[in-house]
Amino acid sequence: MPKLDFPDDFVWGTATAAYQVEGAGHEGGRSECIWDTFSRVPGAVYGGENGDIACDQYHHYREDIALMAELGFKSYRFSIAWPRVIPSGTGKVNPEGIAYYRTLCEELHRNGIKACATIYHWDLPQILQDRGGWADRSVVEAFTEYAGVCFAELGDCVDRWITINEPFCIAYLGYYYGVHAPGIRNIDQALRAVHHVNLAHGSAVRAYRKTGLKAPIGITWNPSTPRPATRNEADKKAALTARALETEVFIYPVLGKGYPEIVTGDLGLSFPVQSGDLEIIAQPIDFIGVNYYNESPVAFDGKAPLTYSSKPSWQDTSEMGWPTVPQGLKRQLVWIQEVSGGIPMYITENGYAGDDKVDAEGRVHDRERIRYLRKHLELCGDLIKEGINLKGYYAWSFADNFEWAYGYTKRFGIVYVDYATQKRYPKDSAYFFRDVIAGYGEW
Ligand code: IFM
Repeated sequence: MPKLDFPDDFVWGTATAAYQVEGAGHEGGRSECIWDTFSRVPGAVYGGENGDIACDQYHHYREDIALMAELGFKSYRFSIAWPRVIPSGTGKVNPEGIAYYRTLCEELHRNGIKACATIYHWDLPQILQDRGGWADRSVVEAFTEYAGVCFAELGDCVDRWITINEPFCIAYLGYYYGVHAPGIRNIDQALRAVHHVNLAHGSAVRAYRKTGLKAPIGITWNPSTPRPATRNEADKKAALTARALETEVFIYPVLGKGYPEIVTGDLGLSFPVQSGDLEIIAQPIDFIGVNYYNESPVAFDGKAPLTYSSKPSWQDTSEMGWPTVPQGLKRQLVWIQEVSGGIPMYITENGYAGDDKVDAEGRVHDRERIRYLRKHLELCGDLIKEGINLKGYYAWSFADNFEWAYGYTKRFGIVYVDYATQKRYPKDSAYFFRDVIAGYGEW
């Protein structure tokens, strides 16, 4: 039985996010977002780089979409920039912003590609951060309004909606570890952000159902279901604590299970839940998006503030220093299927940062990325045969782009971008996808 053998209706896609690829930071009526501000903080982003130009997809989308079509991708996951659509966070809608995404969707459709839109991928308008951002409850109403505008203005051309990308990163990297915008290090604010992100998601889904639109709507998580470093009971408990704090606090409320007892009881942490919130969060969703890259073992650590820490891995690592652990993806999908009762899943991101170079012939021989992708795709094929309800896979990323605090130093694309000229060079991994999608992945 060939390993890379997928059902005919399996969705093959590739993904990006607005701040990472669009550029045109000061065009089309776009206002500043928290990453514009954060990248000006000395030392926050490598080399003080920002998304002002990125890979300039705002002007190169036609060429990018033509290449996606040539490679055989059937769905493009992009994100809508809130500061482009409602520059003042709430209130007046910017027609130029809407027009850009409408044209993008039309171009996708002309090329036989479905439009999968993420409503929020981290570019909060700065004006809303000035009011407290995700730590302040007012963001929920603002997000619901913004999502409502997206549904009303783009509902006829978006084929799949993702409310929010990676709530973990928004709440913890942004408000606890302080390595992402807005760069806050405060557990109380982080827990408030957790709850408001969950509530914003539920509130947007509730609003969506009232529109009568039929495209599926879901959320994308980057779950962490780490293995314990040893068989000691303390390490096993540590792994469960990590899963509860990093993953269950997002997944459980959406699935109607409330906040996990390990977090609210054992760790004694609390969320600003008001009456009716949990019902709003628990709106039925049509699918679950899973972003997976790596996994590290977790052990009990009495000195760590949250009682656990990650331990070194032995596996090969990418340029991010992330170990390649395909089995971690299996752990996640099996666990999610179990807790969700089989809601369809899509891998909405999976990919590898490599040390890519363009050779004299204009080729990029990214063998390590292909090795990584092949291992994960083989596992996906096996899992589907074992009954895991996995419906699609989006490669992260279509093109090299702004990798947040790492600036442009990390290349995740299956297409190389020469940032000086904006010339695109499909890497060997792009042709690997072309073959896998065409059903020739074994060749
Ligand atoms: O680039 C990011 C993306 O924005 C969210 N998921 C992880 C990717 C790689 O770090």
